[in-house]
Amino acid sequence: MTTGPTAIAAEVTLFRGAAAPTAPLVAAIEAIAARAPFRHLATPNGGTMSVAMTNCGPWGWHSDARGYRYAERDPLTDAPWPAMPPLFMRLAQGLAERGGFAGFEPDACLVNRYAPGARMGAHRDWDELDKRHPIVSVSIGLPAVFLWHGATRRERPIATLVEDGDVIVWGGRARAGFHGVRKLADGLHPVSGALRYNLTFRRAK
Ligand SMILES: O=C(O)CCC(=O)C(=O)O
Ligand SMILES: [Mn+2]
Repeated sequence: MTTGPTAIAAEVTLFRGAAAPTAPLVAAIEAIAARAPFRHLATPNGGTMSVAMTNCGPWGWHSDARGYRYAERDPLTDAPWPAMPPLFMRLAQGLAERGGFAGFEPDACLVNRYAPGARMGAHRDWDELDKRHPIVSVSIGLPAVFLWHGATRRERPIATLVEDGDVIVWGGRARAGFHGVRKLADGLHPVSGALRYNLTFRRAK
């Protein structure tokens, strides 16, 4: 379903179906994962993330016992991250502009893979140098519930069902917003099988 933009909160905009069709995005993700495999990262407090991750673009987000950071090389293979596909770049730039953030030049794309049961706790994207750049977040495959908490992680979240091709853009006053994803339910989707993917575009440096 494609409709006009919807405001989830001030400067948090949902674009339903804006990334459709998503089959080419899944093909690109599979090519990225062939070189930089999905992995379950360690958290600084000794846990392991339920969401599997990889990256493309000049910088990749990484987490381990030392903390969160961006790395220019994949710590798993010591190779540079796969290049950001032009399709990804066009999508991120176009949606950022529609969300009110013209001139977005992402240099990092975190690729998240959710299997049923995977979730992402309330957090904010805060490892980027210049917080004037927005975040562009693309949902692919199985539906999920995206939670927008806002200024603190204790706030009662606004829950939004995000489906294949939906895009959320946030920035400006909302850039520091806490958000998360509820535990993924079982399902089967024509483009992704029993999985949900998410692309999170950022300007890291
Ligand atoms: O999977 C999502 O929709 C959100 C992912 C996210 O917030 C992140 O990777 O920082
Ligand atoms: Mn996030």
